[in-house]
Amino acid sequence: MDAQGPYDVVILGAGPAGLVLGNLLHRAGVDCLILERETRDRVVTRARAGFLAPNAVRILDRHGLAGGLHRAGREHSRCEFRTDDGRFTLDYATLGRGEPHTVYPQQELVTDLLTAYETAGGRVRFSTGALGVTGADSTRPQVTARGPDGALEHWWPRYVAGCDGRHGAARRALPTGVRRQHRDHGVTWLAVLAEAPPSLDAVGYAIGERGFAGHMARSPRITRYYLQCERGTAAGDWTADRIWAELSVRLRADRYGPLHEGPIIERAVLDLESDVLEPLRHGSLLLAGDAASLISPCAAKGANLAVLQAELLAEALIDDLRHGRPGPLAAYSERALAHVWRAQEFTHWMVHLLHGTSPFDNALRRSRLASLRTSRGAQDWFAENYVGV
Ligand code: RFL
Repeated sequence: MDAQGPYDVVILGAGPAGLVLGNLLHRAGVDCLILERETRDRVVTRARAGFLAPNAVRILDRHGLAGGLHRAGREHSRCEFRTDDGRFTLDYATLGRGEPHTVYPQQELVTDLLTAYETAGGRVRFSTGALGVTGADSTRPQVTARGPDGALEHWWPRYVAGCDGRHGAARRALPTGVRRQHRDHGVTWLAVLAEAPPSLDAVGYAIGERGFAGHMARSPRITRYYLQCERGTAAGDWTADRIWAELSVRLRADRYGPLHEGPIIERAVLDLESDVLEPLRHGSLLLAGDAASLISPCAAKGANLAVLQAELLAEALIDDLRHGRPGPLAAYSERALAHVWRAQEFTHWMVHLLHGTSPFDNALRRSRLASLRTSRGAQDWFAENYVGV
């Protein structure tokens, strides 16, 4: 077992937020330790996001963490809307700020970040789930965790960085009275990964009376699909045949060409929700990534926000711990929340573009789509927000 400190920073969670933070702190000579509840195998194979915004790529580049994504990631710059009024495509790299996404599966990014961290001598304990954080209002907070052998472990760092997602221990440790701004969008998706090549060379958004269907490339042989479904649906009720039949109808395969089908390798039900915790600092406990704010995956912002917040937090902690400048850490919450709310605002707009729950909503949606199809101003606004965090 590692010596139990005192570490400058204990980071909860080895997702994109925790690993970017760990890399930056470790390089700057800040003594840190990452505690991760899952096994290493689970962490490096968990498929989630795939679309990296140009700003996230620039951040990773700035710190020499983008080698893998430049080698294996692919530029992506088209999205196609399929509606009852026909289809149209936006080449968003020619609109707005003129920037594309990079498609690079999150598990590959996590693998790269973990390799870079460990190669540089960074410490991470897998199968070690934090149970609680106490004393956040002091300068020696305590993290209690259950280690791989089931024994309780305690850590007393100077700061705790809660990067352990929406169900982690950091959120549970927040004092009562913290503002949690929450929105249940009332929409449920079946998220599916198919071992099949992408069916179109664009992100596909199919909008219609049967509900939304989405298509997003992940790699030349893996594609993510989404199907809006009834709240309370069980993933197991969706057989592969039922999924492909429903996707074909909603994506209007009869008009625009058949889908490339293959085995369904993962299916999960997601209720679309958003929330933001304010502030993101509670004494010695700081939040970043999904632990700080949850965002529905409609506009692919979550992993990008996690990278951005991790850089902001790393710089602030380095200033505080290495240079004795506490100002940036005091400003961290406000700076990070400005980005969070901007991403939430656009994502909220996307939720309403893709789903309608009443005839009035549907009429608004149709009008929004018409603007997007015909107005260069609307297209530029869309492109800027779509690739931006
Ligand atoms: P993560 O990735 O959830 O990592 C948190 C880590 O903390 C660990 N953990 C604990 N460790 C110790 N003690 C505890 N008590 C712990 N509890 C949890 C977990 O095991 C995990 O390793 O959070 P992070 O780093 O904040 O990163 C956030 C992103 O993962 C998330 O926002 C994105 O995946 C969201 N998202 C997408 N984001 C994008 O930017 N682009 C996309 O294309 C995109 N597609 C998606 C998505 C999320 C999806 N799901 C599953 C909700 C597609 C889907 C289907």
